[in-house]
Amino acid sequence: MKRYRTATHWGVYEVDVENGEVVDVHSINEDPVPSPAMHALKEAASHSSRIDQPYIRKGWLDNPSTRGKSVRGDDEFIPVSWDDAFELASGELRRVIDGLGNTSIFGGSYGWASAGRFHHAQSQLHRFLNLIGGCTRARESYSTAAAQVILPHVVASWQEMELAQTSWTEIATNTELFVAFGGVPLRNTQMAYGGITEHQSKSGLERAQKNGVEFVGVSPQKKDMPEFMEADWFAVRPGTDTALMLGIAYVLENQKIADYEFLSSHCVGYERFRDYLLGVSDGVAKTPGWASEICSVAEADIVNLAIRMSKSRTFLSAAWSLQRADHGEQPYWMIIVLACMLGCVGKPGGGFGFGYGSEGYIGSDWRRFNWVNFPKSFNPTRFAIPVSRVADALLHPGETIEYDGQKITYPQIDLIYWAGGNPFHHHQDLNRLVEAWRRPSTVIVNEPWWTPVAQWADIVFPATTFLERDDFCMSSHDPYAHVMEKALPVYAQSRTDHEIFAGLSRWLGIEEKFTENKTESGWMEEMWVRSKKLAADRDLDIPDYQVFLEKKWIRLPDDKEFPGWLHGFRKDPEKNKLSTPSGKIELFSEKIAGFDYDDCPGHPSWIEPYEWLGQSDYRYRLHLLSPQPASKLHSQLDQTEHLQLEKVQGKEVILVHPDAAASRQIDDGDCVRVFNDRGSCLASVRLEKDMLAEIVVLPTGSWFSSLGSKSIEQSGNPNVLTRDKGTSSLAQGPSANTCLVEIEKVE
Ligand SMILES: Nc1nc2c(c(=O)[nH]1)N[C@H]1C(S)=C(S)[C@@H](COP(=O)(O)OP(=O)(O)OC[C@H]3O[C@@H](n4cnc5c(=O)[nH]c(N)nc54)[C@H](O)[C@@H]3O)O[C@H]1N2
Ligand SMILES: Nc1nc2c(c(=O)[nH]1)N[C@H]1C(S)=C(S)[C@@H](COP(=O)(O)OP(=O)(O)OC[C@H]3O[C@@H](n4cnc5c(=O)[nH]c(N)nc54)[C@H](O)[C@@H]3O)O[C@H]1N2
Ligand SMILES: [Mo]
Repeated sequence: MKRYRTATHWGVYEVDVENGEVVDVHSINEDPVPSPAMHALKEAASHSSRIDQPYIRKGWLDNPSTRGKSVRGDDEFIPVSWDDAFELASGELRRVIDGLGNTSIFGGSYGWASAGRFHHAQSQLHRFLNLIGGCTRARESYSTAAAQVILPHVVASWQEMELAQTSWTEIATNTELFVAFGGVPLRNTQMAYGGITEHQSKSGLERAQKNGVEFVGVSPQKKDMPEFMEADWFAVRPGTDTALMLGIAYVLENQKIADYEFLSSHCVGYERFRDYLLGVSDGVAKTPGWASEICSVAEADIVNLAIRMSKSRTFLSAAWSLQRADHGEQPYWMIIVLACMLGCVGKPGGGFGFGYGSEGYIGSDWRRFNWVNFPKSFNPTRFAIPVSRVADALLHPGETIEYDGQKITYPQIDLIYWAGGNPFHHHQDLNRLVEAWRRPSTVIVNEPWWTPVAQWADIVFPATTFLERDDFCMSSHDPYAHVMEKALPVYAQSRTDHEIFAGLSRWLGIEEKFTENKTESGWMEEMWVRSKKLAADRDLDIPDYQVFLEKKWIRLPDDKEFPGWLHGFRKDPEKNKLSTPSGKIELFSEKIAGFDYDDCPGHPSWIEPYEWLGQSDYRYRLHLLSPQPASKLHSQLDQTEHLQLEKVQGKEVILVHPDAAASRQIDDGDCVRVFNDRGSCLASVRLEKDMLAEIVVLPTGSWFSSLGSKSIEQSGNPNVLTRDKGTSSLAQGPSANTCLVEIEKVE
């Protein structure tokens, strides 16, 4: 038996290997709260769902003129040799580039792939596509698209803010009141993109609690604040936080307890916002009574919370989920306005922050260091669409959409290449995606497993898993770097993503450009050496590559002091100007107002979502939340027995309030059909009293098992129900959390 180090997005582990199989998985001493998601690793590499060799879809092969597009996703696959697969795939790429141009290749390929830094599937794909003339790329992320576009107008770029945010240490030391919109659900903090070594969120909460910080959870689900925190719970209707925050802001303005000095010295546009708040500009005063009608939090509670906030060093946090909804830009803008009115911004332990229960590194005060990535070259087309507009683009070539003050015209996409993501997991309105996905002539996918995206491809390249190749794991938000050792023999005929693209490059005559005559280990060593130089510029000493390989991991020393987010700006707003047009926090944005978007005006506003519980005429009476799955990462390894055991009768569990269940004659453990006009799926009921009675909760992650609009999705994938619409003309982000459904018992 031999032990190897490996890393995932949910932690660093050692795996015991015997006869080419993983027999045990161990967490490492450095991790105080190892994620149970590690146990699926035992089955991962040898699972029967592995793809053993290249495949071509039969209908695609048999019908050169039509490509049998109408049966994509419901067809047989023919095993072929690597050379045949390379010839067919490179021929298609060449045909599309010569006939239609590079923007007709969609290479956005969103997704989490694996945690290794060299074998990062998208980086490999993007380098390859960039070197053959580029493609249509995707911009922003499903996680935080609305935030990424609105925040630079208001306060700072997402990149700047994400890693500089207020730490748990600062919060535990200075904060008096922590109000968490969307809570701090620890289940989500198991994950961090690119890997995490020390899970620190739980201890962050515990330290704050021990120091007497008071916590308030504002969320449709009480359990979004861990039970041990004994937080006050304000049950807010999904998608209505902006109204609630306006109600709080009204109290501060009405009682003249806002921090007017801060509003004038560090912000612009308060007067314009105040006109809206008081109803001067639109005739509707945003009183606590008005807010209560919308968000279902009692009027008196809103008033009390406002007073409590104004009397404390208050920190306001919002989960990323709030902005993954129709008009998702608004709660993020509004929470900043509220924090400015409270005047806590830039004071120790005060202000605002995002994602404290969204990923495990948020709130850490570890050293930030940008390791060198695999060089992707640049995309000669320079063309990208907002990430979640992919189905829209496939369905409507030639159509123009608004985006952040620009116009984007969708190209005629005829070829999709995906590596390291699962659109049949992440995209909304999957029945619409099915229709869109059948438009292009060719879909090429690299996957280790027969996941839905592999099943919906024409040319399938079998990729190795991270357990079958040498790699390393290091990310800008983790102070560690770890080797990821090749622990297992390569499965059947599979190849690394790098080898797959090197092979395709050979067929397209650019092999030397792609590989630069380096081996995989040669690339890794070069990335290390370049990182070492970068580090030296910052007075950081990183060991030589060979030393790292022998030692297997290193930890960068902590920064002497973690700089407080906006502390410098608070002290001297002239010297430390923000990167916004005014250099200050923009409560009203001339720039956004100038775009003249009805769905995103010049200051934060309550705008009714396209469907919500306050609608008088809604047909579906339950709001569906589709949060991240507790025991896995998205759809990854959903096929393993370890994760299938979490389900009931093979279906994902949906949380239903006892009152909602009773009025529909539904019991705990029943199988239900969840439906709306867009689609339907099956799920198993678990009764849950600690949530609003008018919501149901069905996490994402189940493998899409349906053939389109008329069939019932069998596994409990909520994205057959969600709507595929951009958050607004500004960000065009995904709006999965705005969704109404109905449920009925099925036998
Ligand atoms: N309704 C709803 N939908 C959502 C969300 C929501 O809150 N609600 N959340 C959204 C968010 S925030 C996100 S980030 C997305 C996540 O969506 P994705 O990131 O697309 O989901 P994953 O299941 O992680 O997909 C990763 C894929 O990469 C494959 N893979 C793993 N390793 C390798 C490798 O080495 N090589 C190759 N070629 N492939 C590999 C895996 O098998 C898997 O199929 O979902 C989004 N969708
Ligand atoms: N275990 C696990 N952890 C993960 C992931 C995973 O797949 N599995 N995925 C990772 C990824 S890619 C991302 S982007 C992050 C996502 O992090 P988030 O977007 O923060 O996560 P969600 O689970 O979608 O939502 C968190 C909570 O927000 C609440 N909520 C939803 N809508 C509203 C609303 O309108 N108002 C209020 N006040 N609350 C609301 C819900 O009750 C939900 O439980 O999670 C990461 N962490
Ligand atoms: Mo995400």
